[in-house]
Amino acid sequence: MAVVPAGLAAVFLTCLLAAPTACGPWDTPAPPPAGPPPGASTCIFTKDSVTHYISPGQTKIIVDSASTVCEAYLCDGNTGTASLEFALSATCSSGCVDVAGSVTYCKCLSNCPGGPPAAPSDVCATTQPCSNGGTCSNTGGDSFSCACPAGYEGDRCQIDKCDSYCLNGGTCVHDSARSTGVRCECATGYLDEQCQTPRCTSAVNPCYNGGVCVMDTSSSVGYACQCVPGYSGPHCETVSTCEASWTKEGVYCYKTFDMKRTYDQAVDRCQQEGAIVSKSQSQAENDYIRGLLVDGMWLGVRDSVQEGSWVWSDGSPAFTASGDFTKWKSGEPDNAHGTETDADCVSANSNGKWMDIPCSNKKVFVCRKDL
Ligand SMILES: [Ca+2]
Ligand SMILES: [Ca+2]
Repeated sequence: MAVVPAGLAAVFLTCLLAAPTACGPWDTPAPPPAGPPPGASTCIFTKDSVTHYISPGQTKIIVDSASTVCEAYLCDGNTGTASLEFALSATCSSGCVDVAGSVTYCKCLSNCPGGPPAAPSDVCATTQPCSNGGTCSNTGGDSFSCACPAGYEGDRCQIDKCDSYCLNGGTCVHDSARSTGVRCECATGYLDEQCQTPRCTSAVNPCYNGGVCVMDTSSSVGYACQCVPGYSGPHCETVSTCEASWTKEGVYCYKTFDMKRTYDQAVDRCQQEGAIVSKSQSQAENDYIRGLLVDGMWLGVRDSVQEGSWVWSDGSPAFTASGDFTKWKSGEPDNAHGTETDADCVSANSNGKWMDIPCSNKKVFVCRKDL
């Protein structure tokens, strides 16, 4: 680099102290004058076949078309031919602007008010624009890019992916080993990448044997299985069995009592077993319980509260729907039994047909309870 002469240095100093708009030829990209200003002593020089005029004490900086180096021409007060005072550092060429594609001036940059422009400030160092530990790279001028750590995104790494990644109460954790940069620790009962899948709706039903999965936050696994009759266990994996002396048929356990008792006594006895006097709710069940005993037997149903309103032994209404199973003997129920009246209980005879008879009669019976 050439040495800056004292006269020109004074010009730069003036520029340094003045607002950028006062920097004269540095920041005045006006077309060059066509000829010497009238009445003024003028220096003249020619560069790249263009004639330039400058007043005494002024400097013109242009770019050499071949070298792209900004060159400064100073009129030292003596009219005549201006000579090249010095060539600025090549770094100053970044401050040169082209006007109308023909004449080039050196623009006085705000941060380079009189000499070669200072190197651009490092925006990464001065503003530290990258958040959350992002690595800043200066990409020229005030431009930068941020390389974000795992789980952060956005042009400044300002977005924490964890803020919205995990669903249904899942806990988000930054994890550089994953392509997403984050992973979810799901709340119980939820599955998949973002905990978006309730366990009960996942492809694999956790409940066996037709059990129905229901979400249950009180469970350690977040769900519970509602088993169909005949199955038990946390996942309905266990086939239910009847206790000793009880026999399994379908989804019920049955136990026979071959001593004859009144209906109320039969009810009490079954209650002692945690059971009810057996209902008969299908032809198959009617056949089954009828086959357990020989004599006429009680069925668990009565109309003693209101005549004609039959109630099962578990308290539920009986025969209310048109399709409900019944096996009445012809002429029954008639609220009578021979000469007896007030027949409010039901006996199944040896062929399985039903009759209403007084509850004070004594019959054998079968108790029934769920598996
Ligand atoms: Ca009756
Ligand atoms: Ca009857």
